[in-house]
Amino acid sequence: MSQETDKIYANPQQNLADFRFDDQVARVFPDMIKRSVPGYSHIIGTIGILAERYAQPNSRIYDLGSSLGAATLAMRHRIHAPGVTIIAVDNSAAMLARSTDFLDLEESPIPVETLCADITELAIENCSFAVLNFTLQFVPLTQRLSTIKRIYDGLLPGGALVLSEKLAFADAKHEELLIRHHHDFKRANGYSDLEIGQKRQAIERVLIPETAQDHIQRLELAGFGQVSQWFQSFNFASFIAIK
Ligand code: GEK
Repeated sequence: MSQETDKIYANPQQNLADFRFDDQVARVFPDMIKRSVPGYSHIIGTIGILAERYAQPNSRIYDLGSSLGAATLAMRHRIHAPGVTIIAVDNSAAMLARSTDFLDLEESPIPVETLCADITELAIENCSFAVLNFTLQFVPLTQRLSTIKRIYDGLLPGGALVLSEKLAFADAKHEELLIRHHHDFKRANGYSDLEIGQKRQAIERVLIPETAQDHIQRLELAGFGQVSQWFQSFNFASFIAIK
């Protein structure tokens, strides 16, 4: 499938609107996320490996904020447990519509159900493995604990959640340093200073990062017995929490 280059912020925009997962973003999303999130491909591959370990027979796997289905595809390639269904959930109809183009490209014995829904209101049941790959950061702060609790309650014993997020840092100097390095990463991937600046402005009211400690504490508060951070590249991290 041909991949369009992200040029959304390449020209100066007079009235910069808040970032939205609309059709324009859906068209360029694979290019955008690879050039913007350090370690994205590594995290996607690792989610496949973890899904293989945690998938239990006759259970469900939830990809929450599935976008174009990259994590779903990685999991579908590796899961061997019988009777598993993957539920790919996103509240952007544009993203979900485009994800079916990717998911339908190949045949697989593992069924995928796509669902246009808000993960803060979703009923989660019989789940052995759940993925929040850079999605919780878009959920209002006041709804994050109840969302994580809902996932915890829907997980089977021994089930696991992978949570990947852009991080904030309590120390202002450290925060500034890692943002600078992240922008170097984006520049090295061909984004101009104008693109980096406009994207930052468009997304800052929509994507609210928290510290690693905030995430670990919330996961523990929700009930997870074992929580660990398994990945970090600049200000992007991923955690695994086991019930
Ligand atoms: C990947 N996981 O490629 N309910 C459902 N979906 C939501 C909600 C919500 N409340 N809020 C945001 N989204 C993907 C990448 S992108 C990350 C995830 C990024 C959806 C939103 O529509 C978008 O598709 C996704 O979460 C976030 O592994 O762009 O930084």
